Amino acid sequence: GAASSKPLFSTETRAIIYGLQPRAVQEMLDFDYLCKRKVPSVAGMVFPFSGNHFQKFYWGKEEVMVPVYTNLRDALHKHTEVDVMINFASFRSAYSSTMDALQHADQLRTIAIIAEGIPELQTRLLERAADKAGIHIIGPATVGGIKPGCFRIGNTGGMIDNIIRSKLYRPGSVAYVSRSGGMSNELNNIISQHTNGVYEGVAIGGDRYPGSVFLDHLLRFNDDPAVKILVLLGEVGGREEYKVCEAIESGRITKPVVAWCIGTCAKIFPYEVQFGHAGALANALSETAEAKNSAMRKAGCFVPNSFDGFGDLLGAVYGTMASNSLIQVDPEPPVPKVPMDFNWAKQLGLVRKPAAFVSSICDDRGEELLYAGMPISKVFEEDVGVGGVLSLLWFKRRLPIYATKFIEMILMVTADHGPAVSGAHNTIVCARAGKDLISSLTSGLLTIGPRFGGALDEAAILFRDAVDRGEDAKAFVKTMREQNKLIMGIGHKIKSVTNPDMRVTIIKEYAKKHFPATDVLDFGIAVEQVTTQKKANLILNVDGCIACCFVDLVRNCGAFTREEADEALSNGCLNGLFVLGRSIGFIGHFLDQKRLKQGLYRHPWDDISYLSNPDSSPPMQQ
Ligand code: Q5B
Repeated sequence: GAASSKPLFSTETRAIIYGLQPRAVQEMLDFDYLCKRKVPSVAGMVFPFSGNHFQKFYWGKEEVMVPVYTNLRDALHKHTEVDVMINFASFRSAYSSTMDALQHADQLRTIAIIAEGIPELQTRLLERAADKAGIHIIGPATVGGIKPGCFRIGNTGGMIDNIIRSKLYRPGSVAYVSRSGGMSNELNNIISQHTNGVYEGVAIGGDRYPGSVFLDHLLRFNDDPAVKILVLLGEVGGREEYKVCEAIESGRITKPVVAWCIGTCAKIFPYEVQFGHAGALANALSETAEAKNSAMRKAGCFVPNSFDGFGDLLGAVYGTMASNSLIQVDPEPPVPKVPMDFNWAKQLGLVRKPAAFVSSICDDRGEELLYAGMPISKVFEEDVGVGGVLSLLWFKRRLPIYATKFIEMILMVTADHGPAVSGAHNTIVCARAGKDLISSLTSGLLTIGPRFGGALDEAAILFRDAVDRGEDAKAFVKTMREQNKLIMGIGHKIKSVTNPDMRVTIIKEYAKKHFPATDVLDFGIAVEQVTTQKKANLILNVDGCIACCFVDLVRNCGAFTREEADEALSNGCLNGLFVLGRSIGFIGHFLDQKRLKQGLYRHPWDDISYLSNPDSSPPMQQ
């Protein structure tokens, strides 16, 4: 049987949203809150692809969880009070999802279909099935509709400030039906300015075969005692306005109808014009806006001479009815408030807050990623290399090519020094315990410290300060000895005067050849001459050599002031170079162990001295 003409929406109406539409849901909840509804109008969402879960929304200042179901049956079963489904499915799937919803005629009374472009044959099949099921269809190709104070379909009525401006948070006495969602917004505005406001508005959609027609809604409005004036905004194309004329002439519609059919400008064109909607094309003279306007005028509707006069004519009808006490004008309630979304308020320049983070090296927000202001495309165009990228991200500046090449040399010479060094050993043990790459890598990295690979920063400061004090190498070694301190950057487990470290030679020679000055390196070499006289392995090691050279580089390359150079060193960037370079090797060792399918490592007992004999305990303090 045909759908009943009882009101579709009340302050208790609840809906299921078909599709994952967080914005539309939030807009509906904001409207509810504005209308002082007790319960949110959205009971849940249906989205077949992501499993049952919850999504968080605002309810005024609070947050509420809205459930998402994978199918409509479960959603309706859980929320037996729901009688509206708002279908946001695309034009491809709107047919099947609406057909599915029509199986629930025992619960659903209204289905709004938002999608535009559903094939006309499918829409007609849907209409026939909906008619049989006694379910109201609003749409397709629509924003839906709105009932002030009660219920809003999706985004109807626009943003919250528009809802407030058109007083859609409380009911008026005028109910309208239009085709277009955009024009329904205009009607909200006109009605709020010339009368006590909108009671309900429905946009039936722009398709040639909408699921419900003007007359369906006007009859519903006519039968609702709270509605005092009916508004019809038709458009060129179709014959639905004539059905309204017949209903007025037969006495089925008794309330005043203020009407206009848009598209009167079509006559200016020498051919038939297809307006924005699929249905907005006159296929016969009787389907033109002019013919329909004059038929509506003849049937007794209030029809202005042009759309410009629509508001005034509506205002005049309303004024007469109000002064004859046919419309009771209630005192205006205070304008309600709904908290503004922070991001929106920020965009409007209404709020500000201190940022929790500041960052100055890299910006990913724009069209192109920027490294210290340099677009990534330029990084490649200018072929700045890894050394150039490092200098941008670590020091926020471009360095001369010899300097970026030097940085790359450091990464290359520190990349690995065999499986026996502490860090590689740890990485290997970790990999053999079955751990993943990151765990194995970090296990190795965590061994880098003052004795192994992490002596660079301290060495740099030590040698730099000695040079700045104008100290002599011998005196420096003596002072360190007197203070019982090891000189960072001096000494090696296996390398010595007789077994020189080629890495150190390479670095040293490059610095000597390319750097404008090498005062600190020269001092390091002078210290080495003193310490190696004591012991052959007390050479300027790879950490110490890199450290001395780097001080010379930042101080003399022209890209840093003296203060900036010293600050960069005090911030501890140099151990970072070893960490970065050696990560290459540690990852290599991890992959090597995996490739070689090495099992769990257990250290052999015979390689451990077990000091369980009481004689081997440390002597007691006297
Ligand atoms: N003596 C590196 O020691 C090592 C002295 C010193 C004055 C010193 C030691 C040291 C400073 C830290 C440093 C980086 C632990 C090293 C690296 C990367 C690597 C590693 C790899 C790679 C070696 C024997 C005698 C004692 C000591 C004295 C020792 N160092 N005096 N200043 N700096 N250096 N680390 O051989 O009178 O007999 O009691 O801590 O720069 O990590 O390849 O392995 O690429 O992976 O165990 O190259 O030098 O010597 O501690 O037994 O000392 O020399 O006081 O004197 P050793 P020790 P005495 S590069």
